[in-house]
Amino acid sequence: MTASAFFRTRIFVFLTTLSTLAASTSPAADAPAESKADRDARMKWFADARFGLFIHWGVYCVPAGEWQGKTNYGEWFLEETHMPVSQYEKFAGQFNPVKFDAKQWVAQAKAAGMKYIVITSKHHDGFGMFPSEQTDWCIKSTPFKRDPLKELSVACREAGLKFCLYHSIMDWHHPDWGTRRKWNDKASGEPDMDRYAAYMKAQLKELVTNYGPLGILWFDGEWEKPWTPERGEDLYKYCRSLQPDIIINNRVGKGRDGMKGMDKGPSVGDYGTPEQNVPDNGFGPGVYWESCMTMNGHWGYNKNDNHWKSTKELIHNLVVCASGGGNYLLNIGPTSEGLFPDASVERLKQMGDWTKVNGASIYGTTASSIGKPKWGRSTTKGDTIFLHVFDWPKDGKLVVEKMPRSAKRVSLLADAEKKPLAMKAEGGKLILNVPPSAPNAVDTVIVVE
Ligand code: JFZ
Repeated sequence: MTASAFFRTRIFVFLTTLSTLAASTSPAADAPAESKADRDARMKWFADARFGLFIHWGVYCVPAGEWQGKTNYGEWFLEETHMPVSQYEKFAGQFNPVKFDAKQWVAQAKAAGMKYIVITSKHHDGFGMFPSEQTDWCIKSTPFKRDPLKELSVACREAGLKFCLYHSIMDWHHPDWGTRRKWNDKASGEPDMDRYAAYMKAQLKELVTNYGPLGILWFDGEWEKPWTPERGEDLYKYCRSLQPDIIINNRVGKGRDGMKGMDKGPSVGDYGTPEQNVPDNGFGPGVYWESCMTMNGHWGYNKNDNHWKSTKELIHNLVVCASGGGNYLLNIGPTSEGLFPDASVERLKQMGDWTKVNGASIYGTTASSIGKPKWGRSTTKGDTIFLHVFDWPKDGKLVVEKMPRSAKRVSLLADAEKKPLAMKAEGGKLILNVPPSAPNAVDTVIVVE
């Protein structure tokens, strides 16, 4: 190879690397012009928050996952049962969540250590959890004469949590959604996606106007054919025009790599959305992402699903997200009475017991250069490194292999007196003398200053 050919190849590789980097990190070249500093400023609260509550609530919680002997349904009830839309609509008449208490929900999320709430304003069944002027297929057609989104948005504001909305792009109820289902017996004529996009925009305008400012618009259901990159770009720009500092997930566009959730190529959206998995090492600095996950096996309420994750697993997931520079969006599917399931309440409470003591190692932190130690994970903020010890050393010696700087003081985060732990530096390693048994069985956090 000649020298010039060599350099041409190198430049080619360099450019390709750059473009893959851009691809996996968004923003797309076609996003509204915004400097990196402005973008980071807009994303700041999100990156600091690290922990949010997802709520899937809609009329599918009336059948509660059960129909004609089958018990595995959730928010996909309409699609999976092929129930005629006219019959499904009757669930709205039975939706009367009189026990719903927005303040209590928000207080429970806040006590768990969550900093934002993302609730379904509309899922794929098209039903609006708010009184919309665009359609009767919404909370207006229920006996529940209240506005749950209004009550929640007010309660969030009062409690200092960001209020955010999940809004499905795919719509199995609207006659204009391009891939109309055979069991949609309420629709006639040809679907018209331009009309559908206008409908969606009108609803989003209602949402931003009546419940805003919103933290996030969390789109979903973008994968079907009628949704195109152009429509995604247009919707992204429209939402930013309604509220310039709003954050929009990458499911507004067509770039997502399935459940892995990050963009395959340049596409609109501010952050990646891994689903039901926590990426092991994050995606490097400057890449925003959030893993969403169920507490059991369903997003929407399913009365028969008892496959609850343990609190330990949930806390580890939160820590692994934070240690990779991402957020954890943990889901609850409330009942048709308006209550969080008991098992969810219990887990929120237990997570709160941990975050109350150890929150400093989560909020506002980023991935640390220690990477992924054998015994757990680590996060960092300023000059402090937090060691998250999942597996406590049996010999009372915790070895930090890749200590970036010398340590001034080491103590347990749970120890208000910050009693220093004995330590020894040895060729780039830091060896700590720790108590014989783990002070916290789930994750003991050690602070290295
Ligand atoms: C979607 C929704 O369909 C689901 O109901 C829930 O709201 C969840 C948070 O998001 O689930 C998906 C989306 C995409 C894939 C799988 C499930 N996918 O690309 O494989």
